Amino acid sequence: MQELRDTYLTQIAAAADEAALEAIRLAAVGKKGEIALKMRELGKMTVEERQVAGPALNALKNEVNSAIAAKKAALADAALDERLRSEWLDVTLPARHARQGSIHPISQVTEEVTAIFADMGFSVAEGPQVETDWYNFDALNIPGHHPARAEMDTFYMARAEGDDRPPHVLRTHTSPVQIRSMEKQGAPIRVICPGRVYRADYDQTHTPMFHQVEGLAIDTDISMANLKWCLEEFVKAFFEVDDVELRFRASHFPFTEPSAEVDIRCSWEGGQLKVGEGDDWLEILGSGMVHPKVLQAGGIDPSVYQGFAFGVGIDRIAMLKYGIPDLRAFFDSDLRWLRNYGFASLDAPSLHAGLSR
Ligand code: 2NL
Repeated sequence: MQELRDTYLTQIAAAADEAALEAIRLAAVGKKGEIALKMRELGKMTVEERQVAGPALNALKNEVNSAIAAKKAALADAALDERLRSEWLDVTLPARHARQGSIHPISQVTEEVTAIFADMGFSVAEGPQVETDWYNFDALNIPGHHPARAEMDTFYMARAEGDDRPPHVLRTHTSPVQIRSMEKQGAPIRVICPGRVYRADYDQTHTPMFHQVEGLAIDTDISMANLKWCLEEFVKAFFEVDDVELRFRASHFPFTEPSAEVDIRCSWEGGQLKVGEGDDWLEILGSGMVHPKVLQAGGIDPSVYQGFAFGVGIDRIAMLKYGIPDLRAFFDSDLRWLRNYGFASLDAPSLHAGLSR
């Protein structure tokens, strides 16, 4: 009996899991277990023997059962301890930052400018970035010998020997899109042409690829007064000011006559641009009345129609509006630094985030 007890208690203590415990339970105290078999033998015993063996077997059965229950609880505790150790979670760790995309500042400003002119009845047109020299130069009253061709630092497309197609260039302005619009649509016309343009130039204020918006309005009764009003509305809406003073300075472009460069009144307090107040003038665009030869090139009769045109550098007005010092920063791969300049569209990735409409 003592031997039996020792065997089972040793086995129970050594059991590795619940399955092993159950096997021991069946072998010891199950219906066909060793203790049950021994109990069946009580009937063959004398009364005296039975009075000793009976209670002893019962006690042994109880002891084995409670040892199994205790071991079971101990195994469960150990399993829980192991889970607590291995599945430990630090809920005080900072959350992982979710990265957000956003509209590029150039796209944002292009959208702002086109939306302002769309409100004044201009439609938007786009065209090829690789142009014939006719659309880029000749149609704009810039003939082959004209110094502007050289000044514009044009990228010419390579031509194979014997290829006699007309020379192609990377467009140096978006004016060719306006010539194409005149041809396609005729007059009257109000169109705005945003897009990429190219000039072989690279320093703090010039990149070989940059962005321009040109505008064109042609009708039977268009004057410089209309030009001035349109540009005033544009400057007020773009720089989000109630009033602004414009200064037209006589200038020269081959495609306009007369031509004017347009300055806006501003101040630079502590390097901070304020539009509409102060004693400084800031040049923001070039403009003029469309040259009769340019109307003719676009298939429009200059004895019936006149029009105004203007060109704005998107990158430049984006830098002015958002206080970005170096143009080249636009074309780095990582724009997160722009947050330092309070560029709102980086925080709110919506196409219309910056628009006050
Ligand atoms: C500038 C000057 C300008 C134009 C662009 C234009 C287009 C046609 C006909 C006549 Cl189709 N003119 N465009 C006119 C004046 C100035 O741009 O300094 N832009 C940044």
